[in-house]
Amino acid sequence: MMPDTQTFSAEQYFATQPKPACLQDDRLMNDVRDFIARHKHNRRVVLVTSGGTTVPLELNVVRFLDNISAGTRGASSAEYFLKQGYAVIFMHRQFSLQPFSRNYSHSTHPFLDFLEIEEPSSANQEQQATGSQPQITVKPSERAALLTVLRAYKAVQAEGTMLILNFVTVNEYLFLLREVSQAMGSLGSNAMYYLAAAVSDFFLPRQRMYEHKIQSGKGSLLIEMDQVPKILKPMVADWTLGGFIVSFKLETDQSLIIPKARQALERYGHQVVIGNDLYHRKYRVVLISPAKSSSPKGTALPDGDLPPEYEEWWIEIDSSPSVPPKEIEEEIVKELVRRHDAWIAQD
Ligand code: PAZ
Repeated sequence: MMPDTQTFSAEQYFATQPKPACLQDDRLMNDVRDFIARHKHNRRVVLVTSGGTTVPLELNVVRFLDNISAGTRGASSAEYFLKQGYAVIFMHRQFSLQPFSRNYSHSTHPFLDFLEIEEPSSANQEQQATGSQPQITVKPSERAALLTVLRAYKAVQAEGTMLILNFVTVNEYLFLLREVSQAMGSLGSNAMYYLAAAVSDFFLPRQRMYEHKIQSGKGSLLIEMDQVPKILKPMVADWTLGGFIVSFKLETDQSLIIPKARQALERYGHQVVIGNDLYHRKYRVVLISPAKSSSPKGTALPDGDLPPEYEEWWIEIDSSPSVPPKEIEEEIVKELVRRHDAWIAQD
C-alpha cells in the first residue's frame, strides 16, 4: 500500500527519502570540507544556489516537472561575489548557466560563432614548407570582452576560489543543501547563504512514485504531490550557526511579493528575502529585511508575537541595452556585502 499524502517536516523528509548517489560516499563532502578549511581564515565563503529543481514522476525517470529558472541570477551573482573577494560554493542545476561560461551561452551567444579559421596562405612559401596547420582565432569584435572574462576565470581557477556542485532533482537539492550548510556552520557569521535556486514546492515521495514509465491509454493522469518541507526553518535554527541567509521569492502576482517575503522572515527569522516578479526579475528586485532593531540574530519569533517592522530596499536598473551591459546582480551583491559586513561587525 502506498502511504497517503502528508506534510513532511524536514526531519521526516530526510528520514524517509533516499540519500542521493552523490552523497553515498564521502568524496564530495570531503571536497566541500577541504574547500571550506582552505578559505576559512582568508576570506568569507558564500553558498550560491542556482537553477531549477526537477520532480521526477517515475523511478526509471522519463518524465519530470521542471520550472523556468535558467540559472542566470545565480551564475552572475557568483561572479560578483568572487569579484568582492568571497570564496564561492556554486551549487547549481546540472547544465544550467555557470559563472564565466554563461557569457557564451549556446543559445544567446554561441561560442562557435565568434571563432574564425585562418587557413595557411598558399602564397606563403614558409608556411607551406613547415606544413602549417589552420589557426583558430577570435573575431576582433569579441576579443576585449573575452579577454576580460577569461582573465577573471583563470584567476579564480588559479586561486581555487570556486567549488562547483550539481543537483538535478529536488531531492538531491535538499540533501545537498543540508550537508553543505552544516559543513559551513563552522564559519559562523563569515558565511553567507544566497538561495537563488527555484526549488519546487511539491514533490512525489519515493514510496508513491511509479516504477516504470507511466503508460497512456487509461485517460487522464492524476498525480497528487506532497509539499516540500520548509527547509529554511532548520537551516536558520540548526545548521548555519549565525550565518547570513538570503532567500529569494519569485511571484507572478506582484501584490504577493511583499506579504510573502514578510511572512517568510517572520516564520524563519533569517536576514533578507529578495522579492522579484517573473517578467521584471532582470531589472527590478526588492530586498526585504527586519527593521534594524527588530530581529535578534538567528531567531524566529515565538508563535503569537506581533510581527516586527520590515524595511524595503528597491534596486532597479534601466532595462534598455547598454554598453557595457549593466546587470542587476552587481547591485544586489554590493548591497548584500555591505549588510554582511554589518552582520559580522555586530557578532
Ligand atoms: O535563474 P533565473 O535567473 O532565470 O531566475 C532567477 C529566479 C527567478 C529563479 C530567482 O531570482 C528566484 O526568485 N529564486 C527563488 C524562486 C522561488 O522559489 O520563489
